[in-house]
Amino acid sequence: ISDTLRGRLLIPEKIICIDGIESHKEIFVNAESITIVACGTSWHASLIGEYLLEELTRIRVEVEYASEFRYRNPVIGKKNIIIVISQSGETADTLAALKLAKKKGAFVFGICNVVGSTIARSVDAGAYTHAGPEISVASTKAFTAQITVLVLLALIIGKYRYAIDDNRYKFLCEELGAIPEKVNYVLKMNDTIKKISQLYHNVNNFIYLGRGINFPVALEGALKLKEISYIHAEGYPAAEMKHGPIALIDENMPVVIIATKKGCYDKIIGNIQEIKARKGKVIAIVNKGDIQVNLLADHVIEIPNTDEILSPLITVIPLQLFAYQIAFSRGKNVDQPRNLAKSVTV
Ligand code: F1P
Repeated sequence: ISDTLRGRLLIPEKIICIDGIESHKEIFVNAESITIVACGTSWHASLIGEYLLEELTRIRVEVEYASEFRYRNPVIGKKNIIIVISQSGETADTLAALKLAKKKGAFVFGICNVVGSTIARSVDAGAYTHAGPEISVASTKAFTAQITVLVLLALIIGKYRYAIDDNRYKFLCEELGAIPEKVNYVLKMNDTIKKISQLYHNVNNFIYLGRGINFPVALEGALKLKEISYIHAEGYPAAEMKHGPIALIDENMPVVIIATKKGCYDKIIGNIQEIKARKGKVIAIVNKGDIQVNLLADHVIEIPNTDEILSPLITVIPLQLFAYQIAFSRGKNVDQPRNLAKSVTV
């Protein structure tokens, strides 16, 4: 695997520090709600943040597109925390949402990659992800870095609020420490993923499915494919398939499904059976040693196991590699996709 590819996908090498948490402890302890606001890939990381923060802190969390939030009159004030997430730290919609939140008196926490960026300078506290410098427009390692910050944030606030017991806290910290090694393992699956991608690079449509905390990962997998290979792809919560998308499934529709052991595994098996009954092709992300999905799916990509709440850090890697390999075999420029800018400042 080339260093460039490794550089694009690895979680960041620098240590992530979360500034301003201790000095704003009371705000986090007493918060009535958290609203996470972002665009694009950062919005998908925000959805993962919703699962993480609600689970570990028991604070109500909602997620909004910055491009909508900025034009609304949201009900927020001093007791609400707004988290803004932006890789570039310059996205105009996210900056406008931040300004609106501040005007309404909310406490704003930022998660940015670019040190000294406008958003980073405008927030009350925040964390840098240090996932750069970026050479490619499509966000990949910034995504895993954003999730890492959200995990740390959820663990710290959860502890402040006594919402997480000591054993679970310790266990998750240890699991988090093991993630880089597991990411490296998945990166070594590159050849397997390349072979699968070569069978599908002429396809025009894809569906991505996931459940629970891996539903936003399905959205992100679909977005990566759209952004760099220009193939139409839609992500759905797997349980929503029966409410509409199932009509699309036939022998020409490949479905990428996150089918790791935790998180409604039996229901996922049911979803795969429904797809196979309609002759759809299934590419499944499974845990090492999986038997049931292996018997049903057309292709499996085996990844290491971890706690469900940390699993997006691992499940997204094969989807990023898959999009990369498909785009590459279609002869697309994976670093500079057409019509996309690194910072959307208008
Ligand atoms: C948001 C974003 C990226 C996307 C592209 C356009 O940017 O939608 O997710 O990959 O670069 O902008 P940011 O606010 O996270 O910098």
